[in-house]
Amino acid sequence: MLPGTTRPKSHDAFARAKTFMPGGVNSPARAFGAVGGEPIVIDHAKGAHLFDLDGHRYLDYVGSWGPMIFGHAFPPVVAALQKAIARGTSYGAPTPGENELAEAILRIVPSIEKVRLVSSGTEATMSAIRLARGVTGRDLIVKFAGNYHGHVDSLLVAAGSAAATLAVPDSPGVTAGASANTLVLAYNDPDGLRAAFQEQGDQIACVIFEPICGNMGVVVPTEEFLASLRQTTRDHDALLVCDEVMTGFRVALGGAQQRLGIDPDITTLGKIVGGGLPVGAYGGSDQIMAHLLPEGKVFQSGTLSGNPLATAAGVATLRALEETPPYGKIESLAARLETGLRQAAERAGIAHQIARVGSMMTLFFTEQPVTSWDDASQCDTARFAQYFWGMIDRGIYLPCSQYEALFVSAAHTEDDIDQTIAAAAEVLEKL
Ligand code: HOZ
Repeated sequence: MLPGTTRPKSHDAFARAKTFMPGGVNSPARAFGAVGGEPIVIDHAKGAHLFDLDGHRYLDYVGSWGPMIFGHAFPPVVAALQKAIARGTSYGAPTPGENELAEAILRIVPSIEKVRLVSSGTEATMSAIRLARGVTGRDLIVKFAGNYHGHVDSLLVAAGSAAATLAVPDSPGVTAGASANTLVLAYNDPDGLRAAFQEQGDQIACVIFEPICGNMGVVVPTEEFLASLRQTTRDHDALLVCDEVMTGFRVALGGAQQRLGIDPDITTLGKIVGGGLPVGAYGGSDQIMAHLLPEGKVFQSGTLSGNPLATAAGVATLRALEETPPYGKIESLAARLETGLRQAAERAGIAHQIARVGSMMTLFFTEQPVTSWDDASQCDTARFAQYFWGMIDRGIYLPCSQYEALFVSAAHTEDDIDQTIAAAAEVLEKL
């Protein structure tokens, strides 16, 4: 049976969607392009579960691609939104909610002394790059192959996530001019980084990187690589931009920079910082951030930036993270899942690697350790697709690409994890 044929309402809704929207989706990452078949159309979600239009229930390990660290419809977020919505949804003017969210970010992320709120991770990285160029007066930027920083023109080069999944790591429409100032280097290659700086260091404004990759699957940085990032940028007066859109508030309260001891100049945030609403943020030292208008001259603005609904959801989420930190729980659930998946794959004789940091994890279908995009791109993506649909058939909703991370939330239970391991054991046995 073709995937999707057991979901007639999803099928109909998606067929209609294709007549209204390109490919029937508003973001290609959710189009199931790499696994074949049709996306499942969601009716609602609660806790660790998604419910589709046909009434099927799925244990969700996507969590809206990261934000739902407490699970769906988290009561404190729902209550904060209910309270905020009756007061008007956007004023385009300052509000105390912005202060509360900014203050929480500064409290939790010590490298941020001042922050600017925007409406998405893409806006955050785009603006951070502009700021870095404005501060240094230089044009070149460095990014790493397989890292994904949203759909910013200058960063959509050798990009991970849906760009890699759908084989357009360099998108049509990105002009040669827009990408000419982007140097793409290999992740986890300190020598390559130093060589690039030796050649053109005086023209490089910044290095932007995922401190723990999630967008080519989970790839862990070596200590040597992280040290080289900080030292090399410092030696050449370039800025280090740590893209914590995915890892911020996820791998530790203070993000990857707290967990791995990174000291960036600019940090970009998204996903969890908005508690499931569209929020991004970027911040750094007072001195760097003072270059932004209206204090400085670097332009960046937004009608809905810091709007009261988004800040209410963000504040409720960060407050809950501080008051009842879920990190011990989600880390131990994820470790349990990792162990179970490893044993199941070994028993089934499936070539695999599992990479996990905290509650982010990827099961790679490859024999080789995955340390860079060159390694990740060797994975057996056809086998991943079979695995994905096998899991869907058993009520487990995973990211629909080998090149994404799964997320465990505080709404998951040990029973959920054991159910997931049992499903994976059955599926892997049949591959
Ligand atoms: N940043 C998300 C995870 N890689 C992708 C979500 C999307 O593009 O829709």
